[in-house]
Amino acid sequence: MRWRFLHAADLHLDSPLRGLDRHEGAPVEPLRSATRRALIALVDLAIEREVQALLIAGDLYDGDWDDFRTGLFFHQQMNRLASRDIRVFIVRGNHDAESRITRQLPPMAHVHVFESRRGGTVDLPDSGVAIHGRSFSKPAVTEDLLPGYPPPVPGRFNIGLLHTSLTGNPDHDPYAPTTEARLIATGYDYWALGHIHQRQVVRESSPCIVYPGNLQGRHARETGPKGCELVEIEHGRIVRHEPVVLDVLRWHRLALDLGGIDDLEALARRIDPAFEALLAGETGPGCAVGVDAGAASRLHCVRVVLCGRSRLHGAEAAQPGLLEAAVRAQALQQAGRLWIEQVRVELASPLDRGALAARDDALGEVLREVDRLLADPQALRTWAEAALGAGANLPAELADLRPERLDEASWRALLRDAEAMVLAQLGRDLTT
Ligand SMILES: [Mn+2]
Repeated sequence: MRWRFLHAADLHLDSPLRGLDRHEGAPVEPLRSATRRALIALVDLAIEREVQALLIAGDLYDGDWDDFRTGLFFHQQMNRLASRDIRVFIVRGNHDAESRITRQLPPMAHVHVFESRRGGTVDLPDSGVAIHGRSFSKPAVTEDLLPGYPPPVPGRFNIGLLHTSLTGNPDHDPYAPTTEARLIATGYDYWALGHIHQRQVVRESSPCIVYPGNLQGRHARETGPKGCELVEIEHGRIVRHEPVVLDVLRWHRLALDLGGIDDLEALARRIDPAFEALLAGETGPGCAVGVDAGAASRLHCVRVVLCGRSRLHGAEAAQPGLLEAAVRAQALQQAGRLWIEQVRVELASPLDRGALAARDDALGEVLREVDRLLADPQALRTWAEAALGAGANLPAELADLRPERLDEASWRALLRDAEAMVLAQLGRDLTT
């Protein structure tokens, strides 16, 4: 007998995407509605593939609902599954722990939310499947939840739902930490994990342990395809499991080396094919893609990093904002399929700085002074305070830029920017 299920996690429904709307030309509505549209795509997929169950391994919600609309939207989507006899199994994670979600709606008959006090089991004898899970009671669960999980039901395909960081993932807080060895020791057949937003097959079989990643990337650091796992069981064994891409909006980091690119025309010729490749789905290695239904309509949000040694370094110093505008201008040609979230300029001057610093003129003197300040943090601070005035009276929204609040790295970055401007002006006629 065939039994299919979808394993999703970390939907962060109605996640607020803070701060994005202040970016130039941000597609505010597509950004705001992304997590909802990804959930619609997930339900569409469940219906299309005629799965028997949808599993959600925590962080369905991003936090307490602002109002009841978030919960009602979820109910609306789950009711589409009820009419197809698709059951839903949920554990709560750190973001939607019991203590965090204060608003409630009546339970739905076909949606099972595992409790937090102890591990629970839903046995489906007709399907030959048993599903186990345990929710987070509070956001910071620092103990291993596994000891509270029931033993596997004999003769069933046993699935465990757990929101966990496992152990030793430095990018994530240690929530409900446990180890692969302990997951194996439970004797379950499939571990449906959540919490890590990047898809990861922790173990291929006996048991199969999977993080599907989040359903929809939420900011520029959550790059690449996002979706859920489609798993198919036959006679108590996994015959197939694969990622299905469901994101409606995709984040990218595009690093462009501008070595040898010396003017805006060459820059455009460098950018265009990179954008084309990105839109064609060639997002680089490490992007596991199974099935992708929404490729044609997807909006791509890109953080562009310009690096390498280029004469454009001087042009940018002379006219700050030039390169960002140039990148945005090229993106506009992609007819709304591509939005530039940010342009980071990390270019280096093509000039031979060492030779320039040795010169017996004003330019050489400036560079030597920069070197002296870079080598001596105290001297740098004294100089900066003298130049800018300590405690400059900035408005509240710029408080972070007050000289006394800037750290050493910020001072160095400012000094390098200043040097770039001087080089752009004084070094205009110099060649490499
Ligand atoms: Mn989480």
